Amino acid sequence: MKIIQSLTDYHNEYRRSVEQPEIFWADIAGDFVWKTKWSKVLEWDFHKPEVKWFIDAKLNITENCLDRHLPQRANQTAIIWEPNNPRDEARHITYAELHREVCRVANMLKAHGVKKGDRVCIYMPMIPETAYAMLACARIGAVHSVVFAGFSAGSLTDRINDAGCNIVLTADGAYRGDKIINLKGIVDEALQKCPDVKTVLMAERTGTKPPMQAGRDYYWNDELKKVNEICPAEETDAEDLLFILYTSGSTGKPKGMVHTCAGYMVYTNYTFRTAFQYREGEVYWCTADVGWITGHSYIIYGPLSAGATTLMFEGVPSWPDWGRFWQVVERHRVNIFYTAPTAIRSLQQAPLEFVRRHDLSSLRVLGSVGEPINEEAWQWYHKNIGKGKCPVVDTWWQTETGGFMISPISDVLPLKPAHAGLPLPGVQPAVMDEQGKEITTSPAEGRLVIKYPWPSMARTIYGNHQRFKETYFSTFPGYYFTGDGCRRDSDGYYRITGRVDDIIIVSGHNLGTAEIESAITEHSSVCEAAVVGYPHDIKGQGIYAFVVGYTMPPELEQEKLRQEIRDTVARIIGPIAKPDKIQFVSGLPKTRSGKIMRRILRKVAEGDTSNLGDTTTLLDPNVVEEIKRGAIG
Ligand code: 7RM
Repeated sequence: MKIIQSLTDYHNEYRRSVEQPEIFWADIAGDFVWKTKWSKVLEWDFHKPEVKWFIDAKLNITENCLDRHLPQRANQTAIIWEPNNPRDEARHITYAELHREVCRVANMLKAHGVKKGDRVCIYMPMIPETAYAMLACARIGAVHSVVFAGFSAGSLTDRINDAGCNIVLTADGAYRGDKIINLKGIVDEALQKCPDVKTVLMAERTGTKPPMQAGRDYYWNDELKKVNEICPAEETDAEDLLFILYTSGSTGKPKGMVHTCAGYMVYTNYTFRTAFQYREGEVYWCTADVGWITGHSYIIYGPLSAGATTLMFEGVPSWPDWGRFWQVVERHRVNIFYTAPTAIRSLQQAPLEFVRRHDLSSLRVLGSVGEPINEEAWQWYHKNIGKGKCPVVDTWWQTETGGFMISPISDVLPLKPAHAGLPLPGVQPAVMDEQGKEITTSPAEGRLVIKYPWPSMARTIYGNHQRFKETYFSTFPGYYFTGDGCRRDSDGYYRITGRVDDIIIVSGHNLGTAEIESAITEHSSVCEAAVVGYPHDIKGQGIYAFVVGYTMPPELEQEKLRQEIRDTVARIIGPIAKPDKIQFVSGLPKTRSGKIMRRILRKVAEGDTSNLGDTTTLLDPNVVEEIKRGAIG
C-alpha cells in the first residue's frame, strides 16, 4: 500500500480512490494475511441498503494483529499498560506475550462453550485482560459486544439481551482515580433480567472479592490455568460479524452497530497509518476507553494490525492531579497523543504549571476526536501541548463509520484550526441542502452525507435492518446520512458543526435525548420530560431537562427532587447521562398535533429567549412565558 507522504500523493491517491475504488482498495488489502483472497472487491446498493467488501475472502483479523508480526517483532512492545495509580508499575506486553495471552483466553472461552458466531458481552475496565478478551473472541470467530463500564445495570441488561449474549466477561471492580467501581455487583444486578446468560468469567483487578454464584461465576485466573496457549485462528468470512457496538439513537433504544471482519480490518489499519503517519517504533496513545468505537478501532485493531506500540491507560486525567496525562506522555515518551476536545478543555482549565512540569518533547502528532473542537481549545492544544510543532489531527468519524472519514493527514495536508479538513482517500462526502439536493459548489453549508461505500462502514443494526435503513438511508435516498451538519469552504475543507438530530454529545459521549427523557419519567413524581443540549464550557454540551411533575413541586422540595431525578438517570443509563440543569414546568410547549417544540426549548436552554420564532402553532402559548421566567441560567 502506498502511504501518502506529500500533498501531491494525497491528490493522486484521492483521485484514484474515486475513479477506481475497487483497484484502490484491492491494492491496500493486498498487504494483509488472507486465508483465501476475495473473488470480488465490492457489491453495494444504498437503497436496500447492502454493502459487502472483499467478497468470499477468508481471514482471521488476529493473524493480522498478532501472528504476522511475530517474525520481526515478537519482542517489541505491543501494549504499554499504564495503571490508574502512578505509583504502580506500568506493564510492557510484547507481541509474543500478547499472542500467547490471546490464545489462552480464546481457549478459556472455548472451554466454556463459546463457538464461532456466538455473542460475548465484555463489561470490563481498561486492563490488559480486556484487550485479550476482544482479540480472543476474534480469534475464535465469536462476536464481541463491549459495553462501556460506566453504563448502569439497566443499560447492560438491554445490551446483553439485544445481542443475545449468553456469557459475560467482567472484573471484580474498576479503579477510577480514587474511586472503586463495583463492576461485578452491576453485572449481578443486570443478570437478574438476562435469563440466557449462563456464564460469567471474572478477572480480578481490585481484589474486592464480590460474591460468586456457583455454577455461573468463575474466576478468570482459575479458568485460565486449565487451558494451554495453542489456539489456531478460526477461519472467518470477510463479511462475518467481528463485533457489535451500541450507540445512542435519536429515538428508541441504543442501536447495535454491526461491524464485519475484512473491511473493518483494512480500513482501520489504513486510516491509522495514514492520518497519523505512524512510524516504526513510535509510541502511540489514544486516551479513549475501549468501550467506545475509538477504543476498538484506534487502541486495539488499527494500531495492532499496524504493528504499533499502543498505550492503554486505566486512569483519569484529573487524578492524582491534572498533570497525569503529561506525566504519562513523559514516562513512556509518547509520540502520538490522541484525545477528545472535552478532555482538552478541562485540562486547559488547570494551571499551566501541570503541563510545564513535564517533558513533552517526544510528541510528534496530536489528535482530537468526538465532537467539534472549538478554536480556543485547538489553539491551546497546539501551542501548549504541541509547542507549536505538532499537527493537530482532528478526525471526524462515527461508531457507524468504523474509522476516520474526514481528517488532516499529519504533516501532509495544510492545517486549518478547528477543521476536520479533507476526506481521506476512499471517502466521498457531499453536502445536502434543505430540499435534499446535493450542493456541488463551495462554499457550502448543509447536512453531511457520504455517497459511496467505504470498507469499514457498519453493515446493519443488529436484529433490525429496517431501522438501519430508516436511520441512515432514508433521509436522502441513495446516500448514507451522518446526522451531522457541516460547512465546506472554498478549499474543500470541512468543518463539522454538530448533530442535526436529537443526539447530544456530552463530554464526547453520544446520548439520545429520548433515552434520557424516558429515564427521567421512571421517577414516580415525573409525568413528562423533554431534554435538550446547551453549550457547556467543558463538556461541549450539557443536558438541560424540562420536567413536568404530577403536581408542581414546592420551591423547597425542588432541589431534593432534582437529586432524585439525577440518581434515577444514573441508575437507568449511567452517571454520564445525569442532567446538569432541571427546570420544573407545568407543561411543555406542544403543537396542536402533540409534538414538543424542541426548537423553543433549545433556545431557552441556550439562554437566548429574545426571539423564539413562530409560536402561533402552539397549543398553549402561555407555557412559553412560564418556561422563559423559570429558565436556569
Ligand atoms: C468517533 C466518535 C459520532 C459523532 C459524529 C459527530 C461527532 C466525532 C468529530 C465529531 C466534529 C470531530 N464516534 N464527532 N468526531 N464532530 N469533529 N472530529 O466519536 O459515534 O461516538 O460519535 O461525534 O457529531 O456524528 S461516535
